[in-house]
Amino acid sequence: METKKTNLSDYDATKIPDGANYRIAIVAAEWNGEITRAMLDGAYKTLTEHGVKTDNVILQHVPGTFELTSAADILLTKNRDLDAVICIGCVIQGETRHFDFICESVANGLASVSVKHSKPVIFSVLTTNNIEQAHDRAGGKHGNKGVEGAVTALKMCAFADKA
Ligand code: DLZ
Repeated sequence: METKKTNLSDYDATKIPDGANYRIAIVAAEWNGEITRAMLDGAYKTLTEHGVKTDNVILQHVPGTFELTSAADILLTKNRDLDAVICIGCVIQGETRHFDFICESVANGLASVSVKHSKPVIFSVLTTNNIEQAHDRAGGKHGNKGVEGAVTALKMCAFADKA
């Protein structure tokens, strides 16, 4: 999502849809918790700054990024009034192929859940080579991908309203 040309963390606040009528869940993985906590805080702050009522932000945690897919599906199945789910995780490249399996699974999984429910399911998952790159994207020099996830969620909720 972040490129040299587009870093949504530097967004124009006047162009973000008002969130007063939306109910949005944020699910964060506990793995690499320092990173996912910073992203969750950024997402929560952004949603509430743009009008989402605090009662309408549902915060949940799952053990790891792999679990984000089932969590999003469960939340959307059991809470029909949810407008979107923001999924926050951080997968750091290790010595085994675990990284590849988790990243591929969660990217495909979240896309499938989104289409299944016709609701925005936001992929706020960092996939980095090391912890420094993750810090850079969780409130560091490359912005906060949790903030970007919240902006994307609001834009997609407004898109769904107008469709
Ligand atoms: C097992 C595992 C590994 C090796 N690395 C990460 C990671 O970098 N980030 C993350 O969020 N989760 C990791 N996990 C845990 C998996 O996501 C998952 O929780 C377990 O495989 C159990 O399903």
